[in-house]
Amino acid sequence: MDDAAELGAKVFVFWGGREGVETDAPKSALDSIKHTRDALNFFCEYVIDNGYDLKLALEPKPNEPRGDLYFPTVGSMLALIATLDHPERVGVNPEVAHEHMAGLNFMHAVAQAWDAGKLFHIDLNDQLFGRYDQDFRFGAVMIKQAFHLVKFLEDVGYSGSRHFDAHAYRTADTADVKAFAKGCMRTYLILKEKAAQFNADAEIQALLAEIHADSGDQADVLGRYSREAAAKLKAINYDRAALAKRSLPYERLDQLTVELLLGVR
Ligand SMILES: [Mn+2]
Repeated sequence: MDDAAELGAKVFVFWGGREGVETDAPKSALDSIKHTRDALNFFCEYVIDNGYDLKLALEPKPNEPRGDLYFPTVGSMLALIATLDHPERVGVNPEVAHEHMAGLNFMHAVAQAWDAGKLFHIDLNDQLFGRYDQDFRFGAVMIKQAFHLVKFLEDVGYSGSRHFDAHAYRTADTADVKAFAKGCMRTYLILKEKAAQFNADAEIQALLAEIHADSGDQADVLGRYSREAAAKLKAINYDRAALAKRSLPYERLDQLTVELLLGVR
């Protein structure tokens, strides 16, 4: 932390999960949670006491590789942060591969972190579900997920670091490692262009407008609770057949997304 502050870093990625827990026999889970909280509170006080302009970004991961890690997902880490003494100093560093190891939708996790004001940093790479840490080149295996992630980051105007935490294939020589690093950046930028294309595509936007069409007839029961709103909600007679007739062309929209990614639009 001293070095990070001296070098002018604003975000300290806290990778605290090396090795993980291989057996639950020796220790209390509640103690382990408490020790982690105490340590993070200690570090935050150290940063404040030294006047450092430094925030912590916690990086969750489910297992490493055979041991279990506490706070295994972005959602779990966000819940921990809310219990700290200085939650404003602490956010998350979500990593594609880590959420994919748990079979989760990474973009949803990133969106929740963003919504909470906690997306301090991000680790981009790629990973199939159900495997240990693969750390592939960004966009190497799950293009559609990578596209929706990039689209989210660009649409909301994420201005933090786009950090690639990935590893080239074991066969790579120096030139191939450079191609790997370039590939991570190229794929991000290509998907950024695809996101702009998605947002400008008239047919795609027309389908979205159709999907989001809202007569406004239930506006007074949406939003905050009131006794009146609850009474109105209970009094609505939903016509199942009429609701089912409404067109929801998700298949057409998704196919257009795939065609856009395949370069035929
Ligand atoms: Mn990482």
